[in-house]
Amino acid sequence: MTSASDESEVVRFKRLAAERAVDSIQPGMVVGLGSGSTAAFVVRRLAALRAEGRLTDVVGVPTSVETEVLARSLGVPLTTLEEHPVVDLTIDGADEVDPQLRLIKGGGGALLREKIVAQASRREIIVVDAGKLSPRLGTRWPVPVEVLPFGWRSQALFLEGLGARITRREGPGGTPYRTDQGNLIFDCAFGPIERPEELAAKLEARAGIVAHGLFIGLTSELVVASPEGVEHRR
Ligand code: ABF
Repeated sequence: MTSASDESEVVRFKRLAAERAVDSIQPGMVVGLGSGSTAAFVVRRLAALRAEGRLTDVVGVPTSVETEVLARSLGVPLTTLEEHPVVDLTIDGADEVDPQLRLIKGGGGALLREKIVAQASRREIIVVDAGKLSPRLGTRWPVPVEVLPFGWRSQALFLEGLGARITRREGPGGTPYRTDQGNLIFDCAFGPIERPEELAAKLEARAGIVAHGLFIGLTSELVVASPEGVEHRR
């Protein structure tokens, strides 16, 4: 177990942002559980509150197998979008956030399920440390693009044609990384992206591209933690 003293500053900010967002969870809610190290603090906080007898009727919809495994190991009850097609509130992390709350997500590979759950959610709170804030998307992080294995070389050419420097994500032992759906990911470095909406539309129009990491118009709130404190922007 991690004690406060051996947490790095960044990890502490992730934890503080996650814990502030958990304050927004009400009894009885269906809650989308994001993926990544920041969102994992949400699951841990929920488990700690349950141990105190609070929020015991909250159920979670995990956005990845990894989050599902963590939640189960901590005894956080889970449900599915089949049982609860509308999610009250989702709390998830991000890789890059611009001033209009547009995001790059998917560094952890769970972009498709994260987007499905985000689109099924009444509210989406993004939790980050201040290092994720960016004046323009693409400055800090490539855009992950999930593609079907069928025809992947054609998708690689298409993505390069859009101006990206692409890297096929590697998994263990140098094998191609596979998403929870068994697909491939290309990390696409576009550099600072002037019009994310236009890029998103081009990616969405391409058969074989299953998901991309541009999240636009899906975030209602941001909780950001920095040395100055924790701020909840609505
Ligand atoms: C998920 O985890 C992803 O969308 C994002 O790529 C990543 C953020 O990771 P971390 O919270 O570990 O920095 O939210």
